[in-house]
Amino acid sequence: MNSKLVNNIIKNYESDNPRSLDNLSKILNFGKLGGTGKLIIYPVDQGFEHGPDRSFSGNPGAYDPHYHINFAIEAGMSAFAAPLGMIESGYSTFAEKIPYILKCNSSNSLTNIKDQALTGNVQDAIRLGCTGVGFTIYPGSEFNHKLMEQACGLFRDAKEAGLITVLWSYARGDISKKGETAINIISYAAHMACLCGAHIIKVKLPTSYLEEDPTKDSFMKNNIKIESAEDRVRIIKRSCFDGRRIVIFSGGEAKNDDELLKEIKAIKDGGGNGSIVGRNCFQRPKNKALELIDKMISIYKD
Ligand code: FBP
Repeated sequence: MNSKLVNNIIKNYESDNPRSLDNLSKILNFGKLGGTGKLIIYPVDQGFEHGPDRSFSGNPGAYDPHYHINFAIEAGMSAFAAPLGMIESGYSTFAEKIPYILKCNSSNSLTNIKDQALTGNVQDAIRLGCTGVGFTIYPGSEFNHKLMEQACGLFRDAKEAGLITVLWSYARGDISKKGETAINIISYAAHMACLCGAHIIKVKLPTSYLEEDPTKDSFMKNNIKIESAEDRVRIIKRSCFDGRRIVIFSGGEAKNDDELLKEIKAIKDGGGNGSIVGRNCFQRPKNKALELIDKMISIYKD
């Protein structure tokens, strides 16, 4: 039975079949944030995106996929998101112990190409008992149209199969480094993710920087408030169909607890739906990471 908070979210997804809606409820009712309308997803695709040693050598237990699935369960996460091989490697040990999101494309840092390889599909997600599929688009990259087309194709199959869809929308390419997290750029990237039909949109927490871009003027002319992180979260939620879509924010590189918790407070106060946090967990000793997640959960529950 859904709480009122969960029902208020689910009713915004007007075209989904009952199986997709059940899977959305499953994530929103799972883990320590179940029923609150907030969620924390634990993503572990950094071995692909940044390499295993850069990701895990500071905490060698993290080379084992079971470490991560077990951590997600113990921490009370809402879902675990990873590429094919990682989900396969814990399949029989952890079947149905947590909702899985199969990350269906991945980039790697051995190339500067702002593109991602297809590494999974809806058949894989069904075979592995996943609740949903995940995908990354890079708005601004020379491959952005292809990535968006692939995302929409994957989401079409996923929705037909009753799965939910999570879109990582990371602007990069024809954008300055500072611009990748500029409020006007993230707002645009988040909105396009909604238009691609994602149930859950994942973006980086924006800064108050405004990238030189035709969208900058509207921020100036309309005096859009972007000073605080909380204001900026509100702007992103507004760009996501005026709050009708679930928006979660990434943790980014490992930082100290206070810094991260300040961001979590801003996400909560700005009306964001939660977080997707990887490096800030597995690049800490397990007990410290569990404590950190507990603190994040308390803020979201407050
Ligand atoms: P983190 O919490 O580790 O930032 O994970 C979120 C995430 O989106 C991962 O899924 C992905 O591997 C990583 O960030 C990509 O980060 P970037 O594009 O900045 O290298």
